[in-house]
Amino acid sequence: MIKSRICEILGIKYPIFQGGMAWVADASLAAAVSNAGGLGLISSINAGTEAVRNEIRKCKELTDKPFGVNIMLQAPNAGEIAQMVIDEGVKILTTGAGSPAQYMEAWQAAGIKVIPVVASVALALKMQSIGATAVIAEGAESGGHVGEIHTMALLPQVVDALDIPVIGAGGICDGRGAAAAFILGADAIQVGTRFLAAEECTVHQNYKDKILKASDISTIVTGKTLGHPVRSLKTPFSKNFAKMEADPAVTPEEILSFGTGALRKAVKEGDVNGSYMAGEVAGMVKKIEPAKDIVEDLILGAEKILRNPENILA
Ligand code: TUI
Repeated sequence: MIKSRICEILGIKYPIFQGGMAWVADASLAAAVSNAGGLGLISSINAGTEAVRNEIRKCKELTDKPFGVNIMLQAPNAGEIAQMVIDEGVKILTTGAGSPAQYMEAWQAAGIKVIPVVASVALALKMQSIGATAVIAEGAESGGHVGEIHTMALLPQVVDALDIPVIGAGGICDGRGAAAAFILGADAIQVGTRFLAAEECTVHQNYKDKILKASDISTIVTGKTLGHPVRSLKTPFSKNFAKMEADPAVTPEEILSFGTGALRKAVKEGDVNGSYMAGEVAGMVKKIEPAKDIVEDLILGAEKILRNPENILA
């Protein structure tokens, strides 16, 4: 068994989080991951605050294991969601795309464990100083909104700077990647892209098909000119987005309006003009399988490698 402080702190069996993927991470996926012994997460990016509340209630019916909610701090309803999770008795939160400082006092008073995603050492230190239970160091290999530094460099630097547990994320897709993260000092791993291919993941079949067809060079980062870089699959949509960004005649407002709603369109409708957010490891995802098999392949696969260094040493 991989030893991890995070399993004791959160009451989970395996040190693996499922990424709180916007529009994707619902009760079906979160409960499946939690039932498998990991930490399932529900995304706060859905069809409004009440839809997220419903997913939380559904998840409680589907599992008696711990699960959490991911709060995307740049969302217009972030404040409303911040209160709703307290009202619903959620006990674990991860946050992304900003600093959760303004909500920390209320969440801590409610006994909530807060685990922010960080993309730099400076933000990781700030999160530790305001009472975060742990941080998720997410490298730029990830899908969706990304920082600048990649996991191989970010994770050990965050581990060295902090006393609280660090979860490694970005570019982890199998036992090898998981073992590498533990070697770099992670207390746990977070995985997003591979769970897109979980049986219990409710994304449109077109989304799953695109992930299964992806190769190593299938993703692109757009949105840098807007100040929020996003990694997604190369599609006519993302290539047009990149072209608009490179064209001085196109305004940021026009680009923003082109992108609005694109993730929902991909996840819910499988629309060719949607945004198929995915990490660089999409090319490693080769089959649809139960979330339990994914959890066990990652953790037991890592254990096998870490237990037998003779596999690597001459
Ligand atoms: O948040 C994510 N990934 C996401 S959010 C998302 S929703 C979306 N929808 C449409 C367009 C764009 C996004 C899809 N994927 N990951 C966590 C994450 N947080 N990655 C990077 C960061 C981050 C970056 C800078 C966290 C904090 C930060 O600091 C800024 C500050 O305030 O200091």
